Amino acid sequence: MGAATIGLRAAAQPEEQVIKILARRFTYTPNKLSLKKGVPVVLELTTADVLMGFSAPDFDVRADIILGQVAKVRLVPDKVGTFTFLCDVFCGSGHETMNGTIIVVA
Ligand SMILES: [Cu+2]
Repeated sequence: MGAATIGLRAAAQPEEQVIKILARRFTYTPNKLSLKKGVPVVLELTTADVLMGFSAPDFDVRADIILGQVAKVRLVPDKVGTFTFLCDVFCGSGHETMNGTIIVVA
């Protein structure tokens, strides 16, 4: 691979959008993500209290959100629609309802 090829590829990449999400018992802020199909996003996840999870099964991504660290999840929405993300690490009495929505538009 020559440098010219890499340069062309880099120029063709859509810019990555960074979305910061704060998790705390038992919510995510924001809890609604609006994404565009084919545009990569990096989610930067932190927790305000305990160990949390972030899982978006429709896009095959998940992460542990560890107190004091930033968990990064890269995601390229490959389909249009409304999807759910959720906490998949038991974090207390409200765990089962800890979730949010990913809306992907064309
Ligand atoms: Cu949980």
